[in-house]
Amino acid sequence: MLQFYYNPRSPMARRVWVTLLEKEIPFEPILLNLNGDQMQPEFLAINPFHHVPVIIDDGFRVIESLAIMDYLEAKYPTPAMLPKEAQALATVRAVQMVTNNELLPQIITMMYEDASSPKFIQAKEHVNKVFKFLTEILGENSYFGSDRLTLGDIVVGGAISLFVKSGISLKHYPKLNDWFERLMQREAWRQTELSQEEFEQFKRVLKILRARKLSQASSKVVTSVV
Ligand SMILES: N[C@@H](CCC(=O)N[C@@H](CS)C(=O)NCC(=O)O)C(=O)O
Repeated sequence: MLQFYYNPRSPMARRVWVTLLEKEIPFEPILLNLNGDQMQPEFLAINPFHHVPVIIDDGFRVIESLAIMDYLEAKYPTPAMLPKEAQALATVRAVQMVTNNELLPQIITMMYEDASSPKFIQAKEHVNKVFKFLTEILGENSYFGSDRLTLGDIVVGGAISLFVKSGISLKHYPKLNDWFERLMQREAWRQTELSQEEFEQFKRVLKILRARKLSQASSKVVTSVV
């Protein structure tokens, strides 16, 4: 059976978790506590970059959430979640990449900076630009690039849920808000949604992981200078 290495508070793992549930693929969940399990030699042998999610399917290991989703789509094509038509396919990939490159980097600032700080205000402006773009791209469709759920919706939806949990409202974007509510009514989303308390725990763990990353980066600089 497919093995799924995850943590329920990881937004990247949630993408894969939702994909597995939406496609009704049987899997064995393997829970990692991100306060150290990911650094154990057994897991580093599976993913040297110490990140969840990872899957192992028929002995084949896949890392990186987007790669895993593409793999699942190709290996388990029903229900189809990646359109074949050129424009729709480009739409799905574009919203996935905009989420990774433009939206998610802002959440860190918005979670930890004071709401009146210049950094927060700048991040919020960028988020509004992304929300406006997503509204235009969604158009009259029920989902991104399709009238059925796509892998684009899964990536955007997981990210937007973090903003909503952080108190960022979609009220100025009614179409996006309707789309988000539609998504959150689906069983796979209900099942994987964090409570507010779990979200606060996620923020604490993220803070520790970021501090560790920053200190590793600064010790690398010292090493390279020496
Ligand atoms: N680019 C990776 C990022 C995965 C990632 O950042 N995972 C985080 C949890 S959301 C993690 O496992 N962090 C543990 C660590 O950095 O040690 C993906 O999309 O799968």
